[in-house]
Amino acid sequence: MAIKSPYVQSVYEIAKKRNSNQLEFLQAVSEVLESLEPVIEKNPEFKDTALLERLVEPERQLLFRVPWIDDKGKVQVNRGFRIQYNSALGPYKGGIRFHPSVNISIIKFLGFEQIFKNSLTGLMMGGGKGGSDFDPKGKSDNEVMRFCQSFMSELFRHIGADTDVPAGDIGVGGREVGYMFGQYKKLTKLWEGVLTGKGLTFGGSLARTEATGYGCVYFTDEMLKARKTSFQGKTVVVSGSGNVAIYAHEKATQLGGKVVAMSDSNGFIYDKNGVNLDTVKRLKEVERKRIKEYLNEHKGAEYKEGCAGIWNIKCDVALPCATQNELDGKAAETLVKNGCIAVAEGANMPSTPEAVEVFLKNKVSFGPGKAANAGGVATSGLEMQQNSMRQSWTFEEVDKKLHDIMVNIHTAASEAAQEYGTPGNLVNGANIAGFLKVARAMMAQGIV
Ligand code: NDP
Ligand code: 2IT
Repeated sequence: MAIKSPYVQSVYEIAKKRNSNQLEFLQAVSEVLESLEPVIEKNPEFKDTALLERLVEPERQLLFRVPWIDDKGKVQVNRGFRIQYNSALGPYKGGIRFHPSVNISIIKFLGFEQIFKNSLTGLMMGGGKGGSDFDPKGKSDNEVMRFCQSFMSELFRHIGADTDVPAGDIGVGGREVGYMFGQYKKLTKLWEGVLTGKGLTFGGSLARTEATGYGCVYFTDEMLKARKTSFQGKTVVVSGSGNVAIYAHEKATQLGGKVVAMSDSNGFIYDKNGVNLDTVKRLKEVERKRIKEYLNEHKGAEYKEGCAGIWNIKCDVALPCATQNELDGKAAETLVKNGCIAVAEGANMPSTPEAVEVFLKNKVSFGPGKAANAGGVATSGLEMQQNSMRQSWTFEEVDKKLHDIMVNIHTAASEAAQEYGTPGNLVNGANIAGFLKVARAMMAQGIV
Protein backbone atom coordinates (compact mmCIF):
# COMPACT_ATOMS: atom_id res chain seq x y z
CA MET A 1 0.00 0.00 0.00
CA ALA A 2 1.25 3.44 -0.92
CA ILE A 3 0.26 5.66 2.03
CA LYS A 4 2.68 8.59 2.39
CA SER A 5 1.27 10.61 5.29
CA PRO A 6 2.71 9.44 8.65
CA TYR A 7 -0.64 10.14 10.39
CA VAL A 8 -2.71 8.11 7.90
CA GLN A 9 -0.09 5.34 7.98
CA SER A 10 -0.25 5.25 11.79
CA VAL A 11 -4.05 4.81 11.66
CA TYR A 12 -3.61 1.89 9.28
CA GLU A 13 -0.95 0.36 11.55
CA ILE A 14 -3.34 0.51 14.52
CA ALA A 15 -6.09 -1.17 12.47
CA LYS A 16 -3.62 -3.84 11.32
CA LYS A 17 -2.38 -4.54 14.81
CA ARG A 18 -5.87 -4.84 16.25
CA ASN A 19 -7.30 -6.91 13.35
CA SER A 20 -4.26 -8.70 11.99
CA ASN A 21 -6.13 -11.70 10.57
CA GLN A 22 -9.04 -9.74 9.06
CA LEU A 23 -7.80 -9.51 5.49
CA GLU A 24 -10.97 -8.30 3.74
CA PHE A 25 -11.47 -5.65 6.42
CA LEU A 26 -7.89 -4.38 6.11
CA GLN A 27 -8.22 -4.35 2.32
CA ALA A 28 -11.27 -2.08 2.51
CA VAL A 29 -9.67 0.19 5.13
CA SER A 30 -6.39 0.60 3.25
CA GLU A 31 -8.16 1.60 0.04
CA VAL A 32 -10.21 4.28 1.79
CA LEU A 33 -7.28 5.64 3.84
CA GLU A 34 -5.11 5.93 0.75
CA SER A 35 -7.78 8.03 -0.98
CA LEU A 36 -8.19 10.30 2.05
CA GLU A 37 -4.59 11.52 2.26
CA PRO A 38 -5.15 14.80 0.38
CA VAL A 39 -8.28 15.49 2.48
CA ILE A 40 -6.40 15.00 5.75
CA GLU A 41 -3.66 17.31 4.52
CA LYS A 42 -6.23 20.09 3.88
CA ASN A 43 -8.11 19.55 7.17
CA PRO A 44 -5.70 19.23 10.13
CA GLU A 45 -8.65 19.28 12.56
CA PHE A 46 -9.42 15.68 11.56
CA LYS A 47 -6.05 14.59 12.90
CA ASP A 48 -6.40 16.71 16.05
CA THR A 49 -9.69 14.97 16.92
CA ALA A 50 -8.46 11.46 16.03
CA LEU A 51 -11.25 11.29 13.49
CA LEU A 52 -9.73 8.50 11.40
CA GLU A 53 -8.93 6.42 14.47
CA ARG A 54 -12.58 6.72 15.49
CA LEU A 55 -13.85 6.05 11.97
CA VAL A 56 -12.08 2.69 11.57
CA GLU A 57 -13.32 1.39 14.94
CA PRO A 58 -16.98 0.21 14.88
CA GLU A 59 -19.28 1.87 17.41
CA ARG A 60 -20.60 -1.53 18.47
CA GLN A 61 -20.04 -5.19 17.46
CA LEU A 62 -22.50 -7.95 18.24
CA LEU A 63 -21.68 -11.64 18.01
CA PHE A 64 -24.31 -14.18 19.07
CA ARG A 65 -25.31 -17.85 19.04
CA VAL A 66 -28.07 -18.92 16.66
CA PRO A 67 -29.37 -22.41 17.53
CA TRP A 68 -32.10 -23.98 15.37
CA ILE A 69 -33.55 -27.42 14.65
CA ASP A 70 -33.28 -28.92 11.15
CA ASP A 71 -35.93 -31.06 9.44
CA LYS A 72 -34.37 -34.25 10.83
CA GLY A 73 -34.76 -32.95 14.38
CA LYS A 74 -31.03 -32.30 14.80
CA VAL A 75 -29.89 -29.17 16.64
CA GLN A 76 -27.68 -26.89 14.53
CA VAL A 77 -25.67 -23.93 15.81
CA ASN A 78 -24.60 -20.96 13.71
CA ARG A 79 -23.02 -17.61 14.48
CA GLY A 80 -24.86 -14.31 14.13
CA PHE A 81 -23.15 -10.95 13.59
CA ARG A 82 -24.21 -7.32 13.53
CA ILE A 83 -21.68 -4.53 13.24
CA GLN A 84 -23.15 -1.12 14.09
CA TYR A 85 -20.35 0.82 12.49
CA ASN A 86 -21.16 4.51 12.34
CA SER A 87 -24.32 6.46 13.23
CA ALA A 88 -23.14 10.02 12.51
CA LEU A 89 -25.61 10.45 9.62
CA GLY A 90 -28.57 8.40 10.84
CA PRO A 91 -29.66 4.98 12.11
CA TYR A 92 -27.27 2.15 11.23
CA LYS A 93 -28.30 0.78 7.83
CA GLY A 94 -27.03 -2.17 5.84
CA GLY A 95 -27.79 -5.68 4.72
CA ILE A 96 -27.61 -9.12 6.26
CA ARG A 97 -25.62 -11.86 4.53
CA PHE A 98 -26.21 -15.59 4.99
CA HIS A 99 -23.29 -17.53 3.50
CA PRO A 100 -20.95 -20.18 4.94
CA SER A 101 -17.95 -17.88 4.35
CA VAL A 102 -19.32 -15.16 6.67
CA ASN A 103 -16.94 -14.15 9.47
CA ILE A 104 -16.08 -11.00 11.38
CA SER A 105 -13.65 -9.77 8.71
CA ILE A 106 -16.26 -9.96 5.97
CA ILE A 107 -19.00 -8.30 8.00
CA LYS A 108 -16.62 -5.53 9.09
CA PHE A 109 -15.40 -4.82 5.56
CA LEU A 110 -19.01 -4.64 4.39
CA GLY A 111 -20.02 -2.41 7.31
CA PHE A 112 -17.07 -0.08 6.74
CA GLU A 113 -17.89 0.29 3.02
CA GLN A 114 -21.52 0.88 3.90
CA ILE A 115 -20.69 4.07 5.86
CA PHE A 116 -19.42 5.87 2.75
CA LYS A 117 -21.94 4.30 0.38
CA ASN A 118 -24.87 5.43 2.50
CA SER A 119 -23.38 8.90 2.81
CA LEU A 120 -23.09 9.10 -1.00
CA THR A 121 -26.82 8.42 -1.44
CA GLY A 122 -27.58 11.82 0.11
CA LEU A 123 -30.11 10.20 2.47
CA MET A 124 -29.60 10.27 6.24
CA MET A 125 -28.36 6.77 7.04
CA GLY A 126 -25.47 5.50 9.15
CA GLY A 127 -23.51 2.35 8.25
CA GLY A 128 -23.87 -1.22 9.51
CA LYS A 129 -23.87 -4.82 8.33
CA GLY A 130 -24.81 -8.23 9.68
CA GLY A 131 -25.05 -11.86 8.81
CA SER A 132 -24.45 -15.45 9.65
CA ASP A 133 -22.40 -18.42 8.48
CA PHE A 134 -25.73 -20.21 7.89
CA ASP A 135 -25.92 -21.69 4.38
CA PRO A 136 -29.45 -21.40 2.93
CA LYS A 137 -28.54 -23.64 -0.04
CA GLY A 138 -30.42 -26.92 0.04
CA LYS A 139 -32.46 -25.95 3.14
CA SER A 140 -36.25 -26.31 3.16
CA ASP A 141 -38.48 -23.25 3.59
CA ASN A 142 -39.26 -24.40 7.13
CA GLU A 143 -35.58 -24.68 8.01
CA VAL A 144 -34.93 -21.20 6.64
CA MET A 145 -37.89 -19.88 8.65
CA ARG A 146 -36.73 -21.50 11.90
CA PHE A 147 -33.24 -20.16 11.35
CA CYS A 148 -34.49 -16.62 10.63
CA GLN A 149 -36.69 -16.71 13.73
CA SER A 150 -33.81 -17.80 15.93
CA PHE A 151 -31.52 -15.17 14.38
CA MET A 152 -34.11 -12.44 15.07
CA SER A 153 -34.76 -13.73 18.60
CA GLU A 154 -31.43 -12.15 19.55
CA LEU A 155 -31.11 -9.38 16.95
CA PHE A 156 -34.46 -7.74 17.83
CA ARG A 157 -32.96 -6.28 21.04
CA HIS A 158 -30.44 -4.27 19.08
CA ILE A 159 -32.40 -2.88 16.11
CA GLY A 160 -35.38 -0.60 15.42
CA ALA A 161 -36.73 1.80 12.80
CA ASP A 162 -34.70 4.67 14.31
CA THR A 163 -31.81 2.57 15.65
CA ASP A 164 -30.63 0.06 13.07
CA VAL A 165 -32.45 -1.08 9.92
CA PRO A 166 -31.15 -4.29 8.28
CA ALA A 167 -31.99 -5.51 4.75
CA GLY A 168 -30.93 -8.26 2.33
CA ASP A 169 -27.55 -9.21 0.88
CA ILE A 170 -26.11 -12.53 -0.36
CA GLY A 171 -28.46 -15.35 0.66
CA VAL A 172 -31.05 -12.96 2.12
CA GLY A 173 -33.95 -11.91 -0.12
CA GLY A 174 -37.68 -11.33 0.23
CA ARG A 175 -38.34 -14.71 1.85
CA GLU A 176 -35.79 -14.26 4.64
CA VAL A 177 -36.71 -10.60 5.24
CA GLY A 178 -40.36 -11.67 5.60
CA TYR A 179 -39.57 -14.32 8.23
CA MET A 180 -37.33 -11.93 10.16
CA PHE A 181 -39.95 -9.16 10.04
CA GLY A 182 -42.64 -11.51 11.35
CA GLN A 183 -40.48 -12.56 14.30
CA TYR A 184 -39.47 -8.96 15.10
CA LYS A 185 -43.14 -7.92 15.19
CA LYS A 186 -44.05 -10.86 17.39
CA LEU A 187 -41.30 -10.10 19.91
CA THR A 188 -41.75 -6.33 20.07
CA LYS A 189 -45.43 -5.75 19.21
CA LEU A 190 -44.17 -3.10 16.79
CA TRP A 191 -45.18 -2.82 13.16
CA GLU A 192 -42.44 -0.49 11.98
CA GLY A 193 -40.01 -0.12 9.11
CA VAL A 194 -37.30 -2.06 10.93
CA LEU A 195 -36.21 -3.98 7.84
CA THR A 196 -36.13 -2.98 4.18
CA GLY A 197 -36.52 -5.19 1.15
CA LYS A 198 -39.88 -6.22 2.60
CA GLY A 199 -42.54 -7.88 0.45
CA LEU A 200 -44.99 -5.57 -1.32
CA THR A 201 -47.85 -6.95 0.80
CA PHE A 202 -46.34 -5.61 4.05
CA GLY A 203 -44.63 -2.30 3.46
CA GLY A 204 -41.98 -3.06 0.86
CA SER A 205 -41.16 -0.51 -1.81
CA LEU A 206 -41.76 -1.01 -5.49
CA ALA A 207 -38.44 -1.14 -7.37
CA ARG A 208 -36.39 -2.21 -4.30
CA THR A 209 -35.88 -5.67 -5.83
CA GLU A 210 -34.59 -4.12 -9.03
CA ALA A 211 -32.75 -1.20 -7.41
CA THR A 212 -29.17 -2.41 -6.99
CA GLY A 213 -28.88 -3.85 -10.50
CA TYR A 214 -30.73 -0.97 -12.14
CA GLY A 215 -28.72 1.57 -10.14
CA CYS A 216 -25.45 -0.07 -11.17
CA VAL A 217 -26.43 0.24 -14.81
CA TYR A 218 -27.58 3.86 -14.38
CA PHE A 219 -24.16 4.60 -12.88
CA THR A 220 -22.40 2.79 -15.75
CA ASP A 221 -24.50 4.77 -18.22
CA GLU A 222 -23.15 7.98 -16.66
CA MET A 223 -19.59 6.67 -17.03
CA LEU A 224 -20.29 5.81 -20.66
CA LYS A 225 -21.83 9.25 -21.28
CA ALA A 226 -18.65 10.84 -19.90
CA ARG A 227 -16.83 8.89 -22.66
CA LYS A 228 -19.41 10.14 -25.19
CA THR A 229 -20.89 6.70 -25.72
CA SER A 230 -23.78 4.56 -24.39
CA PHE A 231 -24.95 0.97 -23.79
CA GLN A 232 -26.36 0.80 -27.32
CA GLY A 233 -24.77 -2.15 -29.14
CA LYS A 234 -22.33 -2.95 -26.30
CA THR A 235 -21.47 -6.51 -25.28
CA VAL A 236 -21.84 -6.93 -21.53
CA VAL A 237 -20.62 -9.60 -19.08
CA VAL A 238 -22.40 -9.83 -15.71
CA SER A 239 -21.01 -12.14 -13.04
CA GLY A 240 -23.35 -13.77 -10.54
CA SER A 241 -26.98 -14.66 -11.17
CA GLY A 242 -28.55 -13.42 -7.95
CA ASN A 243 -30.59 -10.33 -7.17
CA VAL A 244 -28.04 -7.76 -8.31
CA ALA A 245 -26.91 -9.62 -11.44
CA ILE A 246 -30.43 -10.33 -12.70
CA TYR A 247 -31.57 -6.71 -12.59
CA ALA A 248 -28.25 -5.41 -13.94
CA HIS A 249 -28.88 -7.69 -16.93
CA GLU A 250 -32.46 -6.43 -17.26
CA LYS A 251 -31.56 -2.72 -17.32
CA ALA A 252 -28.42 -3.12 -19.47
CA THR A 253 -30.57 -4.95 -22.02
CA GLN A 254 -33.29 -2.27 -21.89
CA LEU A 255 -30.62 0.34 -22.65
CA GLY A 256 -29.49 -1.55 -25.76
CA GLY A 257 -26.67 -3.74 -24.42
CA LYS A 258 -26.32 -7.49 -24.99
CA VAL A 259 -25.47 -9.60 -21.92
CA VAL A 260 -23.61 -12.68 -23.15
CA ALA A 261 -22.47 -14.31 -19.89
CA MET A 262 -23.59 -14.87 -16.27
CA SER A 263 -22.32 -17.14 -13.48
CA ASP A 264 -22.85 -18.70 -10.08
CA SER A 265 -20.32 -20.03 -7.59
CA ASN A 266 -19.91 -23.24 -9.65
CA GLY A 267 -19.35 -21.89 -13.13
CA PHE A 268 -20.50 -19.60 -15.94
CA ILE A 269 -22.68 -19.71 -19.04
CA TYR A 270 -21.86 -18.04 -22.34
CA ASP A 271 -24.68 -17.44 -24.82
CA LYS A 272 -23.54 -15.51 -27.87
CA ASN A 273 -27.18 -14.74 -28.73
CA GLY A 274 -27.62 -12.96 -25.39
CA VAL A 275 -28.45 -14.69 -22.10
CA ASN A 276 -32.22 -15.26 -21.87
CA LEU A 277 -33.21 -13.48 -18.67
CA ASP A 278 -36.60 -15.18 -18.26
CA THR A 279 -34.83 -18.53 -18.00
CA VAL A 280 -32.29 -17.21 -15.48
CA LYS A 281 -35.02 -15.58 -13.38
CA ARG A 282 -37.03 -18.80 -13.24
CA LEU A 283 -33.99 -20.98 -12.46
CA LYS A 284 -32.67 -18.67 -9.76
CA GLU A 285 -35.62 -16.78 -8.27
CA VAL A 286 -38.25 -19.52 -8.37
CA GLU A 287 -36.57 -22.94 -8.63
CA ARG A 288 -33.30 -22.06 -6.80
CA LYS A 289 -31.27 -24.17 -9.25
CA ARG A 290 -27.74 -23.97 -10.67
CA ILE A 291 -26.90 -21.76 -13.66
CA LYS A 292 -25.63 -24.88 -15.49
CA GLU A 293 -29.26 -25.93 -16.03
CA TYR A 294 -29.62 -23.03 -18.49
CA LEU A 295 -28.11 -25.34 -21.10
CA ASN A 296 -31.07 -27.73 -20.90
CA GLU A 297 -33.18 -25.03 -22.54
CA HIS A 298 -30.65 -23.15 -24.66
CA LYS A 299 -28.66 -25.68 -26.65
CA GLY A 300 -26.44 -23.10 -28.34
CA ALA A 301 -25.07 -21.85 -25.02
CA GLU A 302 -21.87 -23.08 -23.37
CA TYR A 303 -21.08 -23.84 -19.70
CA LYS A 304 -17.68 -23.88 -18.02
CA GLU A 305 -16.86 -24.92 -14.47
CA GLY A 306 -15.18 -22.25 -12.31
CA CYS A 307 -16.63 -18.77 -12.01
CA ALA A 308 -13.41 -16.77 -12.61
CA GLY A 309 -13.26 -17.86 -16.27
CA ILE A 310 -16.11 -15.48 -17.08
CA TRP A 311 -13.59 -12.60 -17.34
CA ASN A 312 -11.98 -14.26 -20.37
CA ILE A 313 -15.06 -13.49 -22.43
CA LYS A 314 -14.63 -10.50 -24.70
CA CYS A 315 -16.86 -7.60 -23.70
CA ASP A 316 -17.15 -3.81 -23.78
CA VAL A 317 -18.66 -3.52 -20.31
CA ALA A 318 -18.06 -5.79 -17.29
CA LEU A 319 -20.36 -5.77 -14.27
CA PRO A 320 -19.04 -7.95 -11.41
CA CYS A 321 -22.19 -8.66 -9.36
CA ALA A 322 -21.31 -11.80 -7.33
CA THR A 323 -18.92 -11.39 -4.40
CA GLN A 324 -15.70 -9.89 -3.00
CA ASN A 325 -12.36 -10.46 -4.75
CA GLU A 326 -13.90 -12.34 -7.68
CA LEU A 327 -11.91 -10.34 -10.26
CA ASP A 328 -8.11 -10.30 -9.85
CA GLY A 329 -5.26 -8.45 -11.57
CA LYS A 330 -4.85 -11.10 -14.26
CA ALA A 331 -8.56 -11.06 -15.08
CA ALA A 332 -8.41 -7.26 -15.27
CA GLU A 333 -5.53 -7.44 -17.73
CA THR A 334 -7.49 -9.88 -19.87
CA LEU A 335 -10.52 -7.57 -19.87
CA VAL A 336 -8.33 -4.62 -20.92
CA LYS A 337 -6.66 -6.69 -23.65
CA ASN A 338 -10.10 -7.65 -24.97
CA GLY A 339 -11.15 -4.01 -25.29
CA CYS A 340 -13.31 -3.55 -22.18
CA ILE A 341 -13.93 0.19 -21.60
CA ALA A 342 -16.08 0.24 -18.45
CA VAL A 343 -16.32 -1.80 -15.24
CA ALA A 344 -18.89 -1.08 -12.52
CA GLU A 345 -19.05 -3.05 -9.30
CA GLY A 346 -22.56 -4.32 -8.57
CA ALA A 347 -21.03 -6.45 -5.81
CA ASN A 348 -19.10 -5.13 -2.80
CA MET A 349 -15.33 -5.05 -3.44
CA PRO A 350 -15.39 -7.66 -6.27
CA SER A 351 -12.14 -6.30 -7.76
CA THR A 352 -8.88 -6.95 -5.96
CA PRO A 353 -6.57 -3.93 -5.40
CA GLU A 354 -4.38 -5.21 -8.25
CA ALA A 355 -7.39 -5.31 -10.59
CA VAL A 356 -8.39 -1.75 -9.66
CA GLU A 357 -4.86 -0.59 -10.41
CA VAL A 358 -4.95 -2.22 -13.85
CA PHE A 359 -8.27 -0.53 -14.68
CA LEU A 360 -7.15 2.91 -13.54
CA LYS A 361 -3.78 2.64 -15.31
CA ASN A 362 -5.45 1.68 -18.58
CA LYS A 363 -8.11 4.42 -18.42
CA VAL A 364 -10.98 1.94 -18.13
CA SER A 365 -13.96 3.82 -16.59
CA PHE A 366 -14.18 2.19 -13.17
CA GLY A 367 -17.15 2.54 -10.82
CA PRO A 368 -16.27 1.29 -7.31
CA GLY A 369 -18.96 -0.64 -5.42
CA LYS A 370 -19.68 2.00 -2.81
CA ALA A 371 -20.80 4.30 -5.63
CA ALA A 372 -22.01 1.91 -8.34
CA ASN A 373 -24.10 -0.39 -6.11
CA ALA A 374 -25.48 2.33 -3.81
CA GLY A 375 -28.86 2.15 -5.58
CA GLY A 376 -29.95 -0.76 -3.39
CA VAL A 377 -29.48 0.98 -0.08
CA ALA A 378 -30.70 4.28 -1.56
CA THR A 379 -33.99 2.60 -2.41
CA SER A 380 -34.02 1.08 1.07
CA GLY A 381 -33.86 4.69 2.27
CA LEU A 382 -36.85 5.46 0.04
CA GLU A 383 -38.66 2.46 1.55
CA MET A 384 -38.01 3.91 5.03
CA GLN A 385 -39.43 7.26 3.88
CA GLN A 386 -42.59 5.59 2.55
CA ASN A 387 -43.01 3.56 5.77
CA SER A 388 -42.70 6.70 7.91
CA MET A 389 -45.26 8.51 5.78
CA ARG A 390 -47.57 5.45 5.68
CA GLN A 391 -47.54 5.76 1.89
CA SER A 392 -46.49 3.79 -1.19
CA TRP A 393 -45.09 5.44 -4.27
CA THR A 394 -45.46 4.07 -7.80
CA PHE A 395 -42.70 2.09 -9.49
CA GLU A 396 -42.03 5.05 -11.80
CA GLU A 397 -41.68 7.49 -8.88
CA VAL A 398 -39.20 5.28 -7.03
CA ASP A 399 -37.26 4.43 -10.19
CA LYS A 400 -36.95 8.13 -11.08
CA LYS A 401 -35.64 8.99 -7.59
CA LEU A 402 -33.19 6.07 -7.86
CA HIS A 403 -31.99 7.30 -11.25
CA ASP A 404 -31.49 10.84 -9.95
CA ILE A 405 -29.54 9.54 -6.94
CA MET A 406 -27.20 7.49 -9.15
CA VAL A 407 -26.57 10.50 -11.42
CA ASN A 408 -25.85 12.64 -8.34
CA ILE A 409 -23.42 10.06 -6.96
CA HIS A 410 -21.55 9.98 -10.26
CA THR A 411 -21.36 13.78 -10.29
CA ALA A 412 -20.24 13.99 -6.64
CA ALA A 413 -17.52 11.34 -7.14
CA SER A 414 -16.30 12.94 -10.39
CA GLU A 415 -16.14 16.40 -8.82
CA ALA A 416 -14.32 15.22 -5.70
CA ALA A 417 -11.81 13.30 -7.85
CA GLN A 418 -11.16 16.49 -9.83
CA GLU A 419 -10.96 18.76 -6.78
CA TYR A 420 -8.48 16.53 -4.97
CA GLY A 421 -6.12 16.11 -7.90
CA THR A 422 -7.01 12.78 -9.53
CA PRO A 423 -9.54 13.60 -12.27
CA GLY A 424 -11.46 10.55 -13.50
CA ASN A 425 -10.46 8.40 -10.51
CA LEU A 426 -13.88 7.52 -9.08
CA VAL A 427 -12.31 5.34 -6.38
CA ASN A 428 -10.74 8.41 -4.81
CA GLY A 429 -13.76 10.55 -5.68
CA ALA A 430 -16.32 8.23 -4.05
CA ASN A 431 -14.18 7.71 -0.95
CA ILE A 432 -13.61 11.44 -0.49
CA ALA A 433 -17.19 12.59 -1.22
CA GLY A 434 -18.62 9.86 1.04
CA PHE A 435 -16.11 10.58 3.81
CA LEU A 436 -16.52 14.36 3.95
CA LYS A 437 -20.21 14.28 4.90
CA VAL A 438 -19.60 11.72 7.63
CA ALA A 439 -16.52 13.57 8.90
CA ARG A 440 -18.34 16.91 9.16
CA ALA A 441 -21.20 15.27 11.07
CA MET A 442 -18.73 13.53 13.41
CA MET A 443 -16.89 16.81 14.04
CA ALA A 444 -20.15 18.56 14.94
CA GLN A 445 -21.19 15.80 17.37
CA GLY A 446 -18.07 15.95 19.57
CA ILE A 447 -15.85 13.10 20.70
CA VAL A 448 -18.30 10.20 20.85
P1 NDP B 1 -27.62 -13.22 -4.10
O1 NDP B 1 -27.52 -14.16 -2.98
O2 NDP B 1 -28.95 -12.90 -4.69
O3 NDP B 1 -26.69 -13.69 -5.30
C1 NDP B 1 -25.32 -13.89 -5.13
C2 NDP B 1 -24.74 -14.38 -6.43
O4 NDP B 1 -23.32 -14.39 -6.33
C3 NDP B 1 -25.14 -15.81 -6.74
O5 NDP B 1 -25.16 -15.99 -8.13
C4 NDP B 1 -24.02 -16.60 -6.08
O6 NDP B 1 -23.85 -17.90 -6.61
C5 NDP B 1 -22.83 -15.73 -6.39
N1 NDP B 1 -21.80 -15.95 -5.38
C6 NDP B 1 -21.95 -15.83 -4.02
N2 NDP B 1 -20.81 -16.14 -3.40
C7 NDP B 1 -19.95 -16.47 -4.34
C8 NDP B 1 -18.61 -16.90 -4.32
N3 NDP B 1 -17.94 -17.05 -3.16
N4 NDP B 1 -18.02 -17.13 -5.52
C9 NDP B 1 -18.71 -16.96 -6.68
N5 NDP B 1 -19.97 -16.58 -6.76
C10 NDP B 1 -20.58 -16.34 -5.61
O7 NDP B 1 -26.90 -11.88 -3.60
P2 NDP B 1 -26.98 -10.42 -4.20
O8 NDP B 1 -27.19 -10.45 -5.66
O9 NDP B 1 -27.91 -9.64 -3.35
O10 NDP B 1 -25.51 -9.88 -3.86
C11 NDP B 1 -24.44 -9.93 -4.80
C12 NDP B 1 -23.38 -8.90 -4.43
O11 NDP B 1 -23.97 -7.59 -4.46
C13 NDP B 1 -22.80 -9.03 -3.03
O12 NDP B 1 -21.45 -8.60 -3.06
C14 NDP B 1 -23.61 -8.05 -2.21
O13 NDP B 1 -22.91 -7.61 -1.07
C15 NDP B 1 -23.76 -6.92 -3.22
N6 NDP B 1 -24.85 -5.98 -3.00
C16 NDP B 1 -26.14 -6.39 -2.85
C17 NDP B 1 -27.15 -5.47 -2.68
C18 NDP B 1 -28.57 -5.87 -2.59
O14 NDP B 1 -29.43 -4.98 -2.52
N7 NDP B 1 -28.92 -7.15 -2.63
C19 NDP B 1 -26.85 -4.03 -2.59
C20 NDP B 1 -25.48 -3.70 -2.85
C21 NDP B 1 -24.53 -4.65 -3.01
P3 NDP B 1 -24.40 -19.18 -5.79
O15 NDP B 1 -25.88 -19.15 -5.99
O16 NDP B 1 -23.73 -20.32 -6.42
O17 NDP B 1 -24.00 -18.97 -4.37
O1 2IT C 1 -24.49 -3.82 0.33
C1 2IT C 1 -25.59 -3.20 0.35
O2 2IT C 1 -25.64 -1.99 0.15
C2 2IT C 1 -26.80 -3.97 0.62
N1 2IT C 1 -26.73 -5.19 0.77
C3 2IT C 1 -28.12 -3.27 0.75
C4 2IT C 1 -28.26 -2.66 2.11
C5 2IT C 1 -29.61 -2.07 2.41
O3 2IT C 1 -29.78 -1.68 3.57
O4 2IT C 1 -30.49 -1.99 1.55
